[in-house]
Amino acid sequence: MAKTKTSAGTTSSLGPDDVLRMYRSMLLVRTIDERMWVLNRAGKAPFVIPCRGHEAAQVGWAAGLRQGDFVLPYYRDLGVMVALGYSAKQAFLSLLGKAEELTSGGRQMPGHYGWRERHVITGSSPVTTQVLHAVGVAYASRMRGEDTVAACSLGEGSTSQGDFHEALNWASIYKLPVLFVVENNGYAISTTQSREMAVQDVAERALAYGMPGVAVDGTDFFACYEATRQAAERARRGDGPTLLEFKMYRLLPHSSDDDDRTYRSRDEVEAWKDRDPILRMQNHLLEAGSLTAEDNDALRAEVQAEVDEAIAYAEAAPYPLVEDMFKHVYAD
Ligand SMILES: Cc1ncc(C[n+]2csc(CCOP(=O)(O)OP(=O)(O)O)c2C)c(N)n1
Ligand SMILES: [Mg+2]
Repeated sequence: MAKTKTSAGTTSSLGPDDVLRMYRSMLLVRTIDERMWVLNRAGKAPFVIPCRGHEAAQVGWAAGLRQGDFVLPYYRDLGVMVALGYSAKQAFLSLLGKAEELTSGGRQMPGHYGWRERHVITGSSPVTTQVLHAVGVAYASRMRGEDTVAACSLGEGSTSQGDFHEALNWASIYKLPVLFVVENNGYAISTTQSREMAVQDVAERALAYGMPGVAVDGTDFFACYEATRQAAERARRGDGPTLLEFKMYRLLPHSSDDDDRTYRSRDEVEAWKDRDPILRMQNHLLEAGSLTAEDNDALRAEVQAEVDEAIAYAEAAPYPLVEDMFKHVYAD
């Protein structure tokens, strides 16, 4: 297979077509995210959790897994879902709470992802619960003799919950095939990392549990992909879990109900736009000659059209029926 150069100048194990496919996924995530925010501000979507700034890490870590692996994402992980094949149509059906929506038939809040066919385990609203679930899923895979990995994700603030520490401890004792993926954007809503923990890198916390902790530039797609792929290989070999920390910045407020002007300066937000993961990937591909400016414009137009169509479809789609309110909740 042809090899491609990464932005760090090393060789990626991904071929050129794969890289372009990943870039397209990142563009799709960004475009969905932008339009969701507009729908919220227009009064059409009640609640949005943006992922702008997290795209390289999310698409990168999901792509570093194998089909059949279990995925336990958190609410900000639209990019993970899109990398697994979740469509723009599904994203807007979920946002607008429509019946055809895949994760819960339109009854769950947006961002509570679940997808049986792709082994995405439904999460709940209390942060960090999915981390313990991932350990249980990995333990079950081990008992069944399968070689699947369970990858869960969470924000850095959530690593200060007790569940995180219990999960890492247990997974490491039993050398379970788990990836703990931390998307470190420096904030837990308005709380800065220095008030969440007394360490610089979340990855340092791995030492206490006897597993590797890897801190990665979360705005660099290739770095995120390779780190995940290597950790997944290690887990599949039976060498146990890894703590991956992807450092990036949330370019938008925590949610559509948050006003980030109350706790961070506009200069800080602007400064991080220089490391916008989409622009980094785009510029790398243009400079490496893997993408021409014309092809890039065409790709962006294609993605916009896909999102326009998805929104029109989701807006016209029916809401769930009142009679279906308890479906999949209680036994019939
Ligand atoms: C157990 C629990 N405590 C508090 C909350 C409220 N809450 C929702 S998201 C969030 C911030 C989490 O920050 P972080 O883990 O860094 O993830 P980020 O949102 O920054 O991606 C908080 C406090 C919750 N959902 N569950
Ligand atoms: Mg955070």
